[in-house]
Amino acid sequence: MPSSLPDSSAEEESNYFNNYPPPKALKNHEALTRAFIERHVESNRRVVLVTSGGTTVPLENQTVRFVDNFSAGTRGATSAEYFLEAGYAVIFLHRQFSLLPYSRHYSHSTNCFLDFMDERPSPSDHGPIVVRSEYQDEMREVLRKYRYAKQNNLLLLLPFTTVTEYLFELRALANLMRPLGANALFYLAAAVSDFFIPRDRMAEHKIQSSEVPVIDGDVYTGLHEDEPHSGSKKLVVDLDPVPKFLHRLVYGWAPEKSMIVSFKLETDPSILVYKARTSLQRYSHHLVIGNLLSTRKWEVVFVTPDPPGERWIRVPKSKRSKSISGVEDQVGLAESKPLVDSGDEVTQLQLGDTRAASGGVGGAAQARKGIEIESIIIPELVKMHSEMIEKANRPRS
Ligand code: 9Z3
Repeated sequence: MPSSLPDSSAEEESNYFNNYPPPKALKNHEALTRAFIERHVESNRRVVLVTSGGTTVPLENQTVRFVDNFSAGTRGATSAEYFLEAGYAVIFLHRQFSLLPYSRHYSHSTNCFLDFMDERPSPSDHGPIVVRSEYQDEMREVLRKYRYAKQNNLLLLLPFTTVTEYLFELRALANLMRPLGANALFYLAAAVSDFFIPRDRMAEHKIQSSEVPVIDGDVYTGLHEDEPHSGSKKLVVDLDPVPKFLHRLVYGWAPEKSMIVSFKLETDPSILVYKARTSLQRYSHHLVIGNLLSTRKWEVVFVTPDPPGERWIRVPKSKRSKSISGVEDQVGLAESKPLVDSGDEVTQLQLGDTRAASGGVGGAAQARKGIEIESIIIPELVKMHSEMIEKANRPRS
């Protein structure tokens, strides 16, 4: 690993960040994070920064419209629960209104909390609202875990919306995590936009359709000035690549000896492993977890610098939830040496020693629903992180 970065990368960083005002919430988030980290440094607890959900790309400075992506934040919210279960404190940097640890079991339209409730009959017509009997056990377990995390200050929820807000937050949080040293873990599961409109080319006001007289040429956004207006009713959006800051995180922002895990998402099985490996080589961090959009709830690949370098983690067929949308036929397609998805034997990790076998969060109900792949991913990561911490603490001979 090089010990420092080329000047161009620091220059790119200042060019980007100097162009934007910091997010309004940043100061408050920094204060909360500082206190959170101080507390956990004192007790020598490991802290993971989990990033989660999509990022928006505004089309106007006073934003009415934006480009978004599919991520609901399931991976991040679920992983955060398993990290808490493994004894970590969690900073949960998430897209506002995406899924949250614990409440994810009862939120959004698929799991509307109202469906879990009932009204107890009463002569007064004002009977108490209760949790339906069939959900009592599951909800008690989730509630207890949620309250434990809250009461012990183990979970810090920090929201962002745009890609720029995300990057400001990531930089600030990573710097604040420095006192944690090897006890810090970065788990970058957010689906960060690759494209955006730089501020100096963004329309200030709501983009108008051409029925409204154009006053100052702001009908198009992101368009380079030398490109001609078509005069049609089309909206032409011209996006630039978002600067890649993973190398800044690895060599500048993050604590020395911390562990950094990024995700790589693809839709084409034939390039997933290649792209994950390329990302690992480019940024020299510790692990890239590759996943396909269509199979991400059943399989991921761990790509590491050391042999074997490519390790697949799969939920056995018999333990896959029936309610998950995805394309089961595509399981196995991205593996460099293809396999037949014939059932339980494809799981290359022992499930027995993880909480997954007993159902993880949600216990019996979770077992009924199938195993969450994060219940296999997180214990594996914890093992890798433990090895790194042990190595970092080993006296030099
Ligand atoms: C992931 O690959 C996540 O696993 C998902 C989770 C976004 C697929 P859901 O929210 O989905 O549970 O529905 N995250 C990272 C994707 C990403 O943007 N990676 C960048 C890239 O591929 C690198 S940081 O270039």
